[in-house]
This record gives sequence, structure tokens and C-alpha cells, in this order.
Amino acid sequence: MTDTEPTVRCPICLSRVALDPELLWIRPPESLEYRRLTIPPDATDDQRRRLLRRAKVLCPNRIDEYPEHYLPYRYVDQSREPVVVALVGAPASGKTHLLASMVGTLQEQGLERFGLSVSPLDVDEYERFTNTLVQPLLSRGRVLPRTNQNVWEFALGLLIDDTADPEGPGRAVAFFDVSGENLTSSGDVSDQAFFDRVDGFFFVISPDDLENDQTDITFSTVLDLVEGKHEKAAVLVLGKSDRYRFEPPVDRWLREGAPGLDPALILEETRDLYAFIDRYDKGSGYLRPWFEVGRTAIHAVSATGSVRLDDTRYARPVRPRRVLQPFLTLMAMTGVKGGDDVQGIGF
Ligand SMILES: Nc1nc2c(ncn2[C@@H]2O[C@H](COP(=O)(O)OP(=O)(O)OP(=O)(O)O)[C@@H](O)[C@H]2O)c(=O)[nH]1
Ligand SMILES: [Mg+2]
Ligand SMILES: [Zn+2]
Repeated sequence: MTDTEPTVRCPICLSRVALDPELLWIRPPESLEYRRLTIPPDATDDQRRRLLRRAKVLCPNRIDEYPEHYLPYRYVDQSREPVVVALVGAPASGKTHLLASMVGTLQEQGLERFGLSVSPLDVDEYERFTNTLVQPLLSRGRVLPRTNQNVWEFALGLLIDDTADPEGPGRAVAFFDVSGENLTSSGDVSDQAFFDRVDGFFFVISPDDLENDQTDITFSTVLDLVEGKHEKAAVLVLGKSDRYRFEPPVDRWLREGAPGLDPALILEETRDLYAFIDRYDKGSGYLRPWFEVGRTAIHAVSATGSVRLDDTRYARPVRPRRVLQPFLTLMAMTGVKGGDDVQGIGF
């Protein structure tokens, strides 16, 4: 990539972003302030690489529709457009717990056995995510706070290498986790420009709403506004499925573990859960993503393993169940994980 031909679009405001190695920024995890990063001209390649894992680029923010914002250097320094993932679901459906438990489980287990190697796009932001969400949930059994209304940054950025493709440069993947409240009105959703750039969705189903015959407004608001859905991928996530651990067919899938990248098993789980959701759904729109998005699959997960004790704590140690499965399936459906054997994933 050259400085004159920026290839990457900012997912927050959709401006093209050029890379100027002379103008980089940094924000240490304990700080709120951005400051200039100067890389000494005599730095070794290794030193340079280490610094660039913490560096940020100020977005030109062409239309001035959004407050000033920064992107990780490694997001901008890509030869292919990064992949953008959005979590969609009602307030309190469990989006943030899902993302935090996914990252915690990734840190613990990795995905090397499935041919994926995952690293932070931006070390400082990743540490911030770990300190504020992953550790409190998984190490201290804390209930995470509900997501703030106005976020102008993605929650998490990862660099994902397909180890079966050693020549491949890896893909940058950005995960947006906005508050469910912000997904209930068309005005608020259209204010979030990243929805015009999304490649993959997690549509998180809340069992409480499903059982109470409550229509999911967030699914329909997003699906009504997003264009080109046939080109996109979505995993419907039956969240909080610890609630259904004795109920067929969810019990079986919780007991037997996860299908990994086996297309036949993913299809079997998807079929089972489609029938399960359809039984409760009674036309409330929970299956709309299935009909409208190009490639879809359905998985049951539990981000916590059990219900919370009170407003702040979980009764038992937090043990996520199957949270890496939606991640893996979405990486296969968005092409981050390539290869003939995963072509059949997504229905
Ligand atoms: N039983 C159970 N409860 C869960 C699980 N995941 C989340 N919860 C509960 O659901 C509530 C909301 O979780 P959040 O992750 O904050 O939900 P959210 O969708 O991010 O909510 P907003 O940010 O307001 O849109 C919390 O009280 C959690 O305790 C789970 O896997 N099982
Ligand atoms: Mg949230
Ligand atoms: Zn921007």
C-alpha cells in the first residue's frame, strides 16, 4: 500500500484512510489521552513492529458527522478491506457478555486446532477490553455493565491468520457492540455508519423476550435498513442457553460440545435450533435473519454457564459454554477462514 492510495475505509465514518508513518498516535491502557508517537529513525525492525502494534491513525473524518476518532495502525495497514462484524440484539440480550466470554475463551484455548491464529490489532485497546470486560467477568464473576449509548469506536479489533494459508496476510476484523437501546429506532441505526459496511452479524436472541412473545425490534430495525443482505453472513445465537440445559434439543448440543468447522454438524445444530426457535417464535421475527441474510447458521451458547446471583455477581464461577462456535462459523462464512472444507458452512 502507498500513502497516496488508501485502500481501507474507516468503519466508523466510511472515509478513506491513508497511512502516514510520520503522524501516528498512542493511548496507553491507563490513559484517556492520545499523544503523538515518534518512532526513532534508528529503531530496529523489531522495535518498530512492537511500537506499531500500539500505534493509532487519526481518521480524516471527511464529512465531520462524527466526533474525532482513531483507528489501529494495523487496521489501516491492510492490503484488503477488513471484515466488519456487528452484534445485534435487544437490550440485555447478552451481547457484551458474549463478546467478553468469546475473547476470554480465545485467550485460554486459541483456535490453532481449527487453523486460525488470533492476535490483537491494537495491544493497548485489547488490554483495555481485557481489563474492563474479560477479567471482571471470567476471573472475578462480576456482572458486566450495560453498554453505553454513544460509542464511536469498535469494541474489539483482531488480526486473524488462516494458518492453512501461510502466504496470506491475515485479515483485520472489527467487532461493534452498541447498546440494544441504540438498535431499537431506525434513526439511531442509520446514524451508525458501520451498518453500511458490515460483513457479518451475530443476531443474539434473548430467551426471555422469545418466551414472552416479544417481537425483536432490533432484528427488524437493522434488517430493514441494511442493504445487500444476500452478500452477508449471520450467525443467529441462542444466548443464555444454560436456561435450556434440560430441554431438548438444546440439552444435546450443550452436552455434546461444538461442531467446530464440520459443515454437516453445523447444519444439524442449525436445523434443530431452527425448529426450537420456531416453536416459541410464533411470527415474532426472530428467524428473519435466516430468511434474509445470504449465509446463516444457528448456534446455542451460554456466555456465563449460569444465572447471576444478584445485580453484581454470579453465584458460581463463570464458565462460558460453546462461545467460540459462533465465532468460528462466522469466520468461515465471511471468508476469514478459507479452504474447500469450509465452503459448505452457511445455509
Ligand atoms: N443466564 C445467563 N444470563 C446471561 C448470559 N449472558 C448474559 N446474561 C445476563 O444478561 C444480562 C445482560 O447482559 P449484557 O451482556 O449486558 O447484554 P447486552 O445485550 O450487551 O445489553 P445492552 O448493552 O444493554 O444492549 C446480564 O444481567 C447478564 O447477567 C448467559 O449466558 N446466561
Ligand atoms: Mg452490551
Ligand atoms: Zn472515520
